[in-house]
Amino acid sequence: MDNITPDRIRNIAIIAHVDHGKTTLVDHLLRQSGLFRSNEHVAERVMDSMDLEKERGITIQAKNASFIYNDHRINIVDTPGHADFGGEVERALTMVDGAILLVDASEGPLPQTRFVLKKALELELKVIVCINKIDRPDARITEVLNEIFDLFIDLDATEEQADFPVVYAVAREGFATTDPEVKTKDLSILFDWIIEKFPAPKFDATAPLQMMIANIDYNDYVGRLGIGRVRNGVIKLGDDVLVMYEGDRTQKTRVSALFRYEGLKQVPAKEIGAGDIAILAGFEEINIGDSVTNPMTPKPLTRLKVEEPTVAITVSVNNGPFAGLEGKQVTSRKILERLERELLYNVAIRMEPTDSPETFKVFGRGELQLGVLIEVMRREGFELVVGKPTVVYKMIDGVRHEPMENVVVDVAEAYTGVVTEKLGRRKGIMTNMNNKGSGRVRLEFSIPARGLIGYRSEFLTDTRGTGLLNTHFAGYEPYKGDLVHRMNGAMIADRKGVATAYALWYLEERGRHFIVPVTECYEGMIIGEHAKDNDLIVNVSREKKLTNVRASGSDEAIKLTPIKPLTLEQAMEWINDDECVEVTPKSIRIRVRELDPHKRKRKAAAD
Ligand SMILES: Nc1nc2c(ncn2[C@@H]2O[C@H](COP(=O)(O)OP(=O)(O)OP(=O)(O)O)[C@@H](O)[C@H]2O)c(=O)[nH]1
Ligand SMILES: [Mg+2]
Repeated sequence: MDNITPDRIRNIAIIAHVDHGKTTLVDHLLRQSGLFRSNEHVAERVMDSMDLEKERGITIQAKNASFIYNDHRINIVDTPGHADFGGEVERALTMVDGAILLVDASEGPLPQTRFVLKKALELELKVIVCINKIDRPDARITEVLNEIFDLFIDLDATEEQADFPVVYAVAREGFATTDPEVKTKDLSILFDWIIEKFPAPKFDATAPLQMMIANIDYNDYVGRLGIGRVRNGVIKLGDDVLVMYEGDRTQKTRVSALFRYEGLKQVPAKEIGAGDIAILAGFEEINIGDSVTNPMTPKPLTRLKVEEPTVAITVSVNNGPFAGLEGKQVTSRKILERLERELLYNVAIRMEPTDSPETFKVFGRGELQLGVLIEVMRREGFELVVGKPTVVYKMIDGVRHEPMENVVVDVAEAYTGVVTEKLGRRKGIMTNMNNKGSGRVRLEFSIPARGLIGYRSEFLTDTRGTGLLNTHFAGYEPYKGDLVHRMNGAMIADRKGVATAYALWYLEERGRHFIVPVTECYEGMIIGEHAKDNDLIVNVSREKKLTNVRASGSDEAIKLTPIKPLTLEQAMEWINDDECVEVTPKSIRIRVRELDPHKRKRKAAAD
């Protein structure tokens, strides 16, 4: 359908806190629009197409799709809800005129609801509120609606913005209704409202071409692709255009291929007019935020600016004794190239060189975002050594400031004590407490971002997996003083060798293990957490002396406490400054930075 006039285009985004049902809703919108053939097999939550998205059940990247409804073209962007991927939401919102704000009928607005709504209101987008999951037995629909209204007011919404339309839904069953008491058979009302309540794109019909690149992609046949909304003018296949980069650099080029979205696919187009989303090729260089303009009267659009990263890790070449055994991409040049490519696609990531040519400092919004990047690289065959996540300090008027987080915790009453105590130790200050009367309590804290590093897994253990913990960046404040990161020392292997069940069994009472028998170890590899605060040097490859007498405690009798291997994020959170995580396609190992015990001692003495 190439002949759709701009008044019949709607550009919309779906925004919400993590897990409130965005991707599920988009799924049903696409299906009910008749996009797929009835016999076509389409994966559930089809927009979560990355492997890691499927595995973890979360959206990581914002993605576009398009469908036709009642002769209207609806360009829709599904966005991630996790705070670490907030840059994706900021990027996506530059393409749309309206947003559907989804809110879980039981959880109500949470920190990321606030963040995404704030961004939408700042851009003066029209917002439709959709209270989702009204099928939950613990739904509190009226209260949640009031909380949403309060949030709009709190965010200084205009009168018009605060007069938002509300629809209720069970995205999972694919229906929406204006009356929560009345179930309907589909999402018709939402389709109708998308067309009625959201404005058609506005543009100046006489103005020359202006388009801002909001995403980039790659196509094996035509090369690098720039994706964005045509603000003004028209873009045609074969047109000469001027790309305007950051600073004053520009580059003339020809549009060598042109596509638009149809469903989830990119299909060829001859021309794309103002208000629509275009995908074009012909660039040697193109970055998110660049403007594509008419070479005769070039006028760039305001560059996309996203919030600054607050967490950093170092990423280095694997210099351990097992380097190169499990991965294919092992050189610093390959790592640098890969990180530079990431910067192109990922607006919220930054990189800086360090004193060593083999080490790069990578900045992101949080440990999850950085962990995902490392995980993706590992699957691509990289071997890396990753350092402890640190926060990014800022000097303001000569005073060191640190990033703060607003933490919202939702736990059963019984756990408020342990949560308050643990966060208090990490310099968290309680700012709000709300007993919902249902046996669950909502607590809010203001805490240095530093204090949260490593807390998530503890929180899950402390609340037996039942607690909800959400965080939101809350600006910079003067440094709050030193914190103890980890109370325990490490158990460090003293030699190269294969871990034996016997040796591990013998070491069980000394602390928690990270490895299982038959793991290949090397000198300086950390095999567990010592129960005491000092490091313990251990021999994990020790064999039981063979004797003729079969005593009790023989090998068959050895029963080790089962362990869960550390995930990449847990390992990153566990380590101290003088430790690091070795990441390969096959293994995640923790080690000390300085493998040689003598050098390590000398260094410790010097510090
Ligand atoms: N009970 C109930 N569960 C729902 C409903 N809609 C979605 N879910 C479930 O909520 C979970 C999260 O759904 P997603 O669609 O992945 O949520 P999301 O907002 O896209 O999550 P992120 O992209 O990671 O922020 C899934 O397990 C869904 O099955 C609903 O209407 N009712
Ligand atoms: Mg999603």
